[in-house]
Amino acid sequence: MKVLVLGGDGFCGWPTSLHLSDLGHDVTIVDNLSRREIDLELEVESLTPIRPIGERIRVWKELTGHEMGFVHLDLAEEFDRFEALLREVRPDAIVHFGEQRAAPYSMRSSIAKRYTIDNNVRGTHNVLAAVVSSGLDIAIVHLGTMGVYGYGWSGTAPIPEGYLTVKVSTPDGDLEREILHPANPGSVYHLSKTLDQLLFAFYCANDQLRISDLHQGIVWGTQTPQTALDERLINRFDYDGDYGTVLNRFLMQAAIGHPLTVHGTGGQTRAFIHIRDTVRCVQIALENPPARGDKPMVFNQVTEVYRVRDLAELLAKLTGVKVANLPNPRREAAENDLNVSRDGFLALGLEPTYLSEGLLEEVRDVALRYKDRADTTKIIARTVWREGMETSPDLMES
Ligand code: NAD
Ligand code: USQ
Repeated sequence: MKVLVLGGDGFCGWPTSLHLSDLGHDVTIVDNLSRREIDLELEVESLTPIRPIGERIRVWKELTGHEMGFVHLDLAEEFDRFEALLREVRPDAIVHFGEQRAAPYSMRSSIAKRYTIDNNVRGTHNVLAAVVSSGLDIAIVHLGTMGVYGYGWSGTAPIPEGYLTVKVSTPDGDLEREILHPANPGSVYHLSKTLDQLLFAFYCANDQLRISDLHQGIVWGTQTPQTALDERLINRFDYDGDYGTVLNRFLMQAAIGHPLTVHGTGGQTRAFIHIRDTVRCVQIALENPPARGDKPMVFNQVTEVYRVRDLAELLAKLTGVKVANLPNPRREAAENDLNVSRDGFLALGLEPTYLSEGLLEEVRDVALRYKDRADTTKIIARTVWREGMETSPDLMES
């Protein structure tokens, strides 16, 4: 299969590109390298030393013989070039990872809020409009987020995979309707993903595009069998207050002896998935596309659910590092339960990777190997959801 991987230089996109290439698919990465530029803006780097994209692709070919293409292109700004690329490559499928994906970054300033909406919504819309105008039948797999549902909206009932059946009372009796699960985003980033959902519903209904939207939980881990082949293929590892996600941050903090940065009581319950399962889920979605005329096919791309404080306590017990309860810089429920339906991928053969001591150790080993690259002044999350909210001072001398 010919596959374009949009955002294929990123944390999820790079290992997915290698996984698909390893399976024999003809992969072309499309990326504007904006994530690397944001590192420069934030004055922080991936904990792991990621190589330039050209070197990554060259090394992959040297080691495996598999060729991958790379096109430096901005999805939000370069519609004509993207449409021309579709006509030239004629892909069977597109995997769309190419968005600004950090909730804290999206709340930094009005500039970052506008950038996140402009980049994500325009980029996604350009992809859809270009597929239509190319006249090609290209299946689209998009990486969405569990955060579109929000936390606590449907009480303890399991969050369904995308759609909810509701009863509407009318003078002629009750009508049953299937609707998109109400959106309840917790940040401008999550808001951009809820807008993406509406674009997908429209383009499926109007143009019969074939779209799968993967509502992914928080990804943890860093290496896949392919990225672990050679240090020059290593995946990125974000640990800073804006881009680092909670479990990887805790693993990095435990590795360097930094107190674990629990926001508030740590009563937030979230959905998780290991990066190895991310790449398999994308493969499964590519192999099982919806038919023309179907509504967007939604999968909850989640394998486990954990409360933040339970993760912190587990790591504290394993490593002896202290837990710090910090003022929460976000506006979010202090405590929530989470029950998520995740039957779709299981029915299609996903064998979940569960959090185990072995895997936690593997990530901690990666963090330990590169701990001298860490800038400890970047660990505390300083972006606040509303002006005046409190954050913590640094907890460790650099
Ligand atoms: P990332 O920032 O590491 O990668 C995104 C890539 O997209 C980067 O390489 C960036 O340069 C590129 N990009 C961004 N805007 C672009 C544009 N306009 N044109 C071309 N390229 C562009 O993020 P990630 O962690 O790999 O996440 C990938 C996708 O998965 C995102 O859409 C994100 O919302 C989703 N997701 C991620 C997680 C997670 O925990 N990392 C969880 C759930 C969903
Ligand atoms: N948290 C802490 N301490 C930290 C970091 C985070 O307690 O040091 C808490 C946060 O306050 C939040 C929870 O952990 O309650 C999750 O935060 P996160 O940064 O790990 O995840 P989030 O901001 O939701 O975003 C990440 C990815 C995003 C993806 C989302 C999936 O960056 O791209 O869409 O996970 S989900 O959470 O399911 O919406």
